[in-house]
Amino acid sequence: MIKNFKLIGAEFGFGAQLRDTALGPAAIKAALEPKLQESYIGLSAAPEYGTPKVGKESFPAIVEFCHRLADATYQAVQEGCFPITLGGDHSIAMGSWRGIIKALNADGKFGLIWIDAHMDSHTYENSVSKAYHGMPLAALMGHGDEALKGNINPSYVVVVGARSYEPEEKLLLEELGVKVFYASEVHARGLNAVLAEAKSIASQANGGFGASLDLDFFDPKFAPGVGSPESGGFDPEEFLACMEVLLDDKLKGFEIVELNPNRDVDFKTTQIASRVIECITNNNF
Ligand SMILES: [Mn+2]
Repeated sequence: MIKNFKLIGAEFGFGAQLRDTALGPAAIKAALEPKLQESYIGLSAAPEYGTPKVGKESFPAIVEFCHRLADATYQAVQEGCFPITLGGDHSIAMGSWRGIIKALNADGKFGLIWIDAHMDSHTYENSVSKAYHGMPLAALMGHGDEALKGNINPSYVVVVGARSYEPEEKLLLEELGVKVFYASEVHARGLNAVLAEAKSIASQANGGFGASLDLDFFDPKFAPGVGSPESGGFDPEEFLACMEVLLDDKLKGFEIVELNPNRDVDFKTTQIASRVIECITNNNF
């Protein structure tokens, strides 16, 4: 089936110390073919919040933004479009997925594949940095502030590529029973096999599933333009060669986050993001 796509730019960086990821969506948009650019809508932080510091001071701006983003993804799905959300720091996931899940009436029965160097599973209490982009996965599974949390069932959540995390995050994911494919396992087995298994877990949810790709999943030598680079990552060519395994009719949304264009080198990271989008939009799934 040929889909209509909507690209939703979450031009927002207040969930991180470094705010340059707010510039990511526009950079990705500029790299896309004109036809795709037409389906882009951009959302940015509400000006009345100024430039809040990381932590409690940023909370109202994040809540407001995530609610507005959730309305945008909700509307995209209601209009019959496949939403592709572009970040922005990863805190925006607390908005994007809630809107999609609400539109699909899939509360508690939605799967999520979190492709990331990090676990993003801190709670505000155990976070050292207090930066909200380290908390969205925990929040989406109910471990976060009332205004930001979701109700995703951890049995349908899969983390792929984790290689930098704190013990509290690992413990929470273990307690919740989330399947984690650590970077070492992904390197050993190959991405194709792991993504196929990740999909088989996430797609057990009968309301569909989504995929959230943090560009720091890739190694900084291929993708230097990210918010929090971590060595030991993956080759984007390997990902692009097998990501089609994720594209089936149960996939209900895709997200690409954490592009920092100011750190990018020769548009390498921006190009990866635009090629991922083209792979999705050129596929009939
Ligand atoms: Mn992340």
